[in-house]
Amino acid sequence: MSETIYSYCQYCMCMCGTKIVVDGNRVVDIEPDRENPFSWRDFCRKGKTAAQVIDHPQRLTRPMKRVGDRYVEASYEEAITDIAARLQRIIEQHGADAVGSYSGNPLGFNFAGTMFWNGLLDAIGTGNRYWVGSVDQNNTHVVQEQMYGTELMALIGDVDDAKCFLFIGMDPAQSKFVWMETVPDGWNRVLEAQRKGAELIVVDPRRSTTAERADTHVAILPGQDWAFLLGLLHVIFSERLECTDTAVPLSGVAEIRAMAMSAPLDDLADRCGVAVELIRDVARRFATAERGMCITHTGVSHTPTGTIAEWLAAVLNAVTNRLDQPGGKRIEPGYIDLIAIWSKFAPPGKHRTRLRDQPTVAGFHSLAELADEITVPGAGQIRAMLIAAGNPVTSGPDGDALDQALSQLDLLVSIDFVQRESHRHAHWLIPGTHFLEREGLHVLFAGLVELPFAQYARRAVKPPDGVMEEWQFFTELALALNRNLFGKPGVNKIIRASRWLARLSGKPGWALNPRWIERLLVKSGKRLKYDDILRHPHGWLYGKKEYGHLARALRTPDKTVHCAPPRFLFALRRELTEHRTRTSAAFPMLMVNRRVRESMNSWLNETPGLFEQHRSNAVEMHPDDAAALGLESGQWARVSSATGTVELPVVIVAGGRAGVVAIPHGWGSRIFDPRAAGRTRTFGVNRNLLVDRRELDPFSQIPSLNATPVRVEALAVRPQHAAPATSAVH
Ligand SMILES: Nc1nc2c(c(=O)[nH]1)N[C@H]1C(S)=C(S)[C@@H](COP(=O)(O)OP(=O)(O)OC[C@H]3O[C@@H](n4cnc5c(=O)[nH]c(N)nc54)[C@H](O)[C@@H]3O)O[C@H]1N2
Ligand SMILES: Nc1nc2c(c(=O)[nH]1)N[C@H]1C(S)=C(S)[C@@H](COP(=O)(O)OP(=O)(O)OC[C@H]3O[C@@H](n4cnc5c(=O)[nH]c(N)nc54)[C@H](O)[C@@H]3O)O[C@H]1N2
Ligand code: SF4
Ligand SMILES: [Mo]
Repeated sequence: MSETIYSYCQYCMCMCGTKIVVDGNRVVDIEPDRENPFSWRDFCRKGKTAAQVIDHPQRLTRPMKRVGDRYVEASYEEAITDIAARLQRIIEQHGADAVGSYSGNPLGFNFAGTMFWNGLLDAIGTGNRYWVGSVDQNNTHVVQEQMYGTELMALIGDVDDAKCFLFIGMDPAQSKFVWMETVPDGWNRVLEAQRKGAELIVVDPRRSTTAERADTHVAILPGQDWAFLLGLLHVIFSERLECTDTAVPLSGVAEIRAMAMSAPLDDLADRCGVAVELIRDVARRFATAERGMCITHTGVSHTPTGTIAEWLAAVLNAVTNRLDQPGGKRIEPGYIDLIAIWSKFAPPGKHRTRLRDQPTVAGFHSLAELADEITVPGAGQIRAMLIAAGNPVTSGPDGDALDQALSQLDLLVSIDFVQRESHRHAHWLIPGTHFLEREGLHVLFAGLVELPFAQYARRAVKPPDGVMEEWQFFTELALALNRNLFGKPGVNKIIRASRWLARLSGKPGWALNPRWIERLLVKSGKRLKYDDILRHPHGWLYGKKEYGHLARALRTPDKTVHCAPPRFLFALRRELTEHRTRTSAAFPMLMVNRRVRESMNSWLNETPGLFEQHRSNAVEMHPDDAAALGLESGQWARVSSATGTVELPVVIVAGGRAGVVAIPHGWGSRIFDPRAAGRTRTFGVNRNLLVDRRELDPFSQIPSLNATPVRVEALAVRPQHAAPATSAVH
């Protein structure tokens, strides 16, 4: 008998409301839930085909233990006992920091998983925590901390009322309107606003799908957004276009004004490769628009100056009075005090990395440092790694170096539903669960969504027999280690006592579980009742859009937005005095990234029906560059950097900047079949092998996944080893 379940897709921050038809323990159909009052219109093929991942042919359904070159199935009991014993030995001999960890993007969508992961790491007591933010949005955390006094001040675009959109390094036509914010159906609403007269200005080195719809496309030199933004500020301050009576109190404006005015506009124009007149024009249009917003995304964050550029974009919004104004950027207070809770979950970490002496950002270290922390001998060297819902070898820089490093570990445990590139040296493969198999309330997203909205995610099907949810595995491991979960004395006793009570009473909910924490957090917010949220299966719009919360939310001591943090001013001054050219005779072009609608970082490429691989995993080139090399679309090219080489087909795309090539990330990750040793499937090549892990934005510690200097050469014939159009099976 079939049943209909209402929930939402948890692949990306769009969180599209879904209507899931289930028969027995099988998902029969997934459709957008049109009764969801907030978030279903972005629904895409990834959400539609989500159940195919549950039935993945290489899905792990039991823990698998490495024995020589093979894997054998094992019970959870054996896995947990063995992993705990090995971790214990490593901790006793080398200290807690010898256990490293990496958590990937999907763990962030799993509130219970995230909570208990941190609980396990606190139990172990390691400071060697690495996460995906260091190849994603760390620059925003640094800027928010410096300007607003908290690492989490998620400012959300108020798209319907905007009259001018300045989009820098983002492609919502493919990736949707998501990053540290969720604006449902955001891209279509931008287009709707444009139809009603709003201007869309897109800054992107390549002709993205978003740029195609722009009123003005600024094909900037990759990595130089800071110079463009400083140029805009130069014009705005010179022509007195700034607002002197902003809704949110500002400080440091005089300093940034002086800095912007002192930078010659023609020099800035030269640095970013944008004509002085175009900078002037954009500055005037943005500053004089009745309402507007500037938004920056990964195209900016993944460059060596990503933090400086993010800061200047935030200053641009601040001095043109776009903060907390209709059509600008506002905060959504949500139903919990996200800022207070964030500072509890991710307290300013005191831990520093052993080799480069780097602090944490938002509580975690940079993935770029991980390989060396594993391979370089000495006290504090990482000897064991736990990887949860992540594929850092493919998603991070210089994957070959990390792959080598992972092969040297005494213990590597992955928690994932398949074995991918990053897990190939794993001693233990622990099955992960799919979001369709879990339930819960993601309280931390309460302040990242555009409107006051809450939805409890419902389980559609049960995980394969016996497979533990991530939080359960993390709890069991802490118990087996005999170390208190969350590092809090007495917690393990409470867990055991609650389980005993649950058994005695026949009420499984009495055993400690994530719902306890969700309830407590909702209660702490004093705005909603947990049970009322449960009573809204399609999701609950519990209030209206409001303005006026930002000034109160500021955590700076003087309650102003700091426009000129000294660290940033210093770095900007240095940037202005140095003339760094990223290209050279050996590597004369710059590589940037792109995404496509059907992808999800490195892990949905193999879902049948999602991908037309040949076109997607290609190098996009400007017609002039292709002509100079005698290349035509469909021919093969070799792309090299100082770090690596990849070979892939060419696609010629007009309209972008000459000298720039674009290759999507997330390809080239093998899928292994631990039940059939040696059998792997490959999809395309990994362009991140070209990225140097040593060149980091000094503030965010994000590597230069964009603006990577490369050389392109034509290949006379398609390489022998090249993957066929769909996939390669070895
Ligand atoms: N060049 C370049 N590189 C980039 C980017 C870029 O724009 N350019 N983008 C960066 C960004 S923004 C991100 S977020 C990162 C992503 O980096 P990562 O998060 O490290 O990698 P993903 O590709 O998302 O891999 C996620 C893994 O989690 C597994 N998984 C999925 N769902 C679940 C689950 O529910 N439970 C468990 N246990 N496992 C699960 C998948 O099978 C997969 O192996 O990549 C970054 N890398
Ligand atoms: N379909 C799909 N959707 C996704 C994802 C996915 O993998 N697939 N990932 C999700 C995740 S984890 C994230 S973080 C978001 C990311 O969301 P976005 O940041 O919007 O991601 P992209 O589509 O990669 O857009 C980045 C743009 O920056 C441009 N760019 C590159 N270098 C520069 C530069 O130096 N300056 C400027 N101005 N632009 C530059 C690129 O050409 C590209 O068009 O998307 C989310 N949505
Ligand atoms: S992957 Fe697609 S369906 Fe799922 S939340 Fe994102 S946009 Fe919505
Ligand atoms: Mo991301």
